[in-house]
Amino acid sequence: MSKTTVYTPAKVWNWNKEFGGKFASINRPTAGATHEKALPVGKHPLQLYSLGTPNGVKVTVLLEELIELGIADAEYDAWLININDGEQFSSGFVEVNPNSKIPALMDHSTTPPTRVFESGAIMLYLAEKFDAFIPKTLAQRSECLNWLFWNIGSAPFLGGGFGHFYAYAPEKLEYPIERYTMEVKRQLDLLDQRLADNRYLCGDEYSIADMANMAWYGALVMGKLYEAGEFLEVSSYTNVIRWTKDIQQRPAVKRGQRVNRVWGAESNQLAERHDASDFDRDPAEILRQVMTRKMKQS
Ligand SMILES: N[C@@H](CCC(=O)N[C@@H](CS)C(=O)NCC(=O)O)C(=O)O
Repeated sequence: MSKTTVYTPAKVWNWNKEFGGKFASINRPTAGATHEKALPVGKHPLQLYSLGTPNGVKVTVLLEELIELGIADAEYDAWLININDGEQFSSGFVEVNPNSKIPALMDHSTTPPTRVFESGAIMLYLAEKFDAFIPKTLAQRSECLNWLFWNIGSAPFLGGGFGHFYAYAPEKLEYPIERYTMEVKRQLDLLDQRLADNRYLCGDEYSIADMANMAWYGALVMGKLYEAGEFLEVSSYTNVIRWTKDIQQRPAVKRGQRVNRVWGAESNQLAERHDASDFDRDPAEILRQVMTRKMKQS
C-alpha cells in the first residue's frame, strides 16, 4: 500500500478547529442551535425545509408524485436551507430537526403540528398519510420497507464515506477510498442483481423505496455524484441504469429533482417552491428573491 498520513490519536480527543476540509466551517462536536432565528412558514399545511441534495430530493420527488396523483393536500412550501451557511443550526430549524440536517418537515394540518425529520421517516409519514407509494399487503409492504431502510443505512457509506474521501477530503487517502469504493461497488452490484429480475425494487410497484434509492444510486450511475462515474465504472451496472432512466422520465421526478437546487444548469434549479406554477418561472429570478429575503432577515 502506498504512503498514507499517519495519525496517532491523542489520549483524549481535542477539537482542532483548523483541521480544514470542505465542511470545516459547519462541523462541530455538539448538537443544538447556534443562533436564534425562526423559520418562515408559507401558505400550505406542509412546510419543507431542505436543500436539493440526494436526501432532500427523496422528499421533493415524493411530494411531486403525490401532487401528480391529484392529492391537493400534498401541496407544499419548500424553503431553502443553505447548510454551508449553517442555517440548519438556527433555533427554528433545530425545533423541527434536533439533528440539524436537511430534510425536515412540519405538518401544520395536525393539532398540534407534527414535526418529522430523517428522510426515511418523512417518506414513510407522507406515504402513510396519503396512502400512496407504499404497498398495501404486509409482505409487499415489508419488502418496500426493506429497501427503504437499506437506503438509510447504506447511503451514508456512499455519501459520508466514499464521496467524502474521494471528492471532499483535503487529501486523497488510499485506505478510506479503497475501503468505501469496495463497499459502494458492492452496493451497486446488489442493486443491479435485484433489478435484473424486478422492474422496481419491490417488484412491479413503484414505491418510496425506488424514490429514495434513485436519489442516491440513480444519480451516481448517471455520473452526477462526485465525478466518480469512470472511477466506479458505473456503466457496468446496466440494470441500475435502466431503472434510473425509467424513473427519471417521470414528470414528478423531473420536477422534484429541481426543488431547492441552487447549483448546476440554471434550467435544473428552483431555489424554492411555494406553488406549482413556480416551475414555470425564471429560476434566476426566484434565486434572487430568496437571497434578498435571506439578506434582509440576517
Ligand atoms: N440521515 C439523514 C441524513 C441527512 C443529511 O445528512 N443531510 C445533510 C445534507 S445531504 C445535511 O443536512 N448536512 C448538514 C450538516 O451535516 O450540518 C436523513 O436521511 O435525513
